[in-house]
Amino acid sequence: LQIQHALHEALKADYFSLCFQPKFRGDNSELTGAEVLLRLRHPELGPLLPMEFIPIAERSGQIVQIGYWVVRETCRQIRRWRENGLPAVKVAINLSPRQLEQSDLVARMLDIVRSEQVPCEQIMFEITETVAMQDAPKTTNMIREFQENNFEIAIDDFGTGYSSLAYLQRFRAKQLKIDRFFTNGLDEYGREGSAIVSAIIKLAHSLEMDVVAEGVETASQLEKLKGMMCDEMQGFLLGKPLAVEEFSALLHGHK
Ligand code: G
Ligand code: G
Ligand code: MN
Ligand code: NA
Repeated sequence: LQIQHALHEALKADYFSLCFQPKFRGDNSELTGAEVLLRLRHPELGPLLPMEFIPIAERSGQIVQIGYWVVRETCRQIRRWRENGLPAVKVAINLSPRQLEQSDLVARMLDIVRSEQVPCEQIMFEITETVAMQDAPKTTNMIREFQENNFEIAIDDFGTGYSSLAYLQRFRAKQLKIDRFFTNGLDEYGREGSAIVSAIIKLAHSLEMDVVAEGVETASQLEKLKGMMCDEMQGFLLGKPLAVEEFSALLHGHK
């Protein structure tokens, strides 16, 4: 209840902020964009981890309003980068189950993005595999509606849940994000670890999806992923979640 109250205050008082974790191309290491990660610093409770407050916001339903705040704030940041002549990179925003239950979700996102004058093409939404598969027919329609409006969709944390390959094909999502458990397995589980990642990448490519490896932490993982034609990389080796000033500096270096 304490955190629920803190979340209520946070929306009014601006205790939320955004972090940006950079993503890079596999073939030439070019910066492609970032995943947006929400941060909360409460004056009394101090900094709270998403792990601590997202599940509570999800249960209370506050995640819906918080989610709209995240999209609006992301758009405002994209506009500031544009005004400063920085490259128009893609930005990926996480969605949770409660948000996906909103029947007007896509319309509301469109309203926000348009009113902030940001092209939808610059925004991607991440839906975890587990959530996507819970009601796969509904997810299929939701993804279609997003993509018809030029938003892109990524299937997040792929490989740890149960997937219907028939639905994975029907989703026609733009990206598949390999869960960091498998990236870790490239070092940890040797030949078997590599076989699984290689199979996921081939599966995604055969379904015309790009692949992002999450949680890249070692040079050996990075080299193996490059050899497997993984399209994009994300992880502590290449870049931690950055405060906005730090990510802006990174964008400056990539002009
Ligand atoms: O930020 P961290 O790196 O600790 O993220 C932990 C979890 O919180 C991740 O699973 C991520 O998807 C989720 N998360 C982070 N930011 C947001 C957000 O803005 N909205 C939603 N719904 N989930 C988020
Ligand atoms: O579930 P989702 O993929 O949205 O989660 C993003 C989370 O992953 C964030 O909490 C972020 O801090 C974390 N993360 C990003 N890169 C790495 C990494 O290389 N290693 C580990 N252990 N966590 C990472
Ligand atoms: Mn994610
Ligand atoms: Na993930």
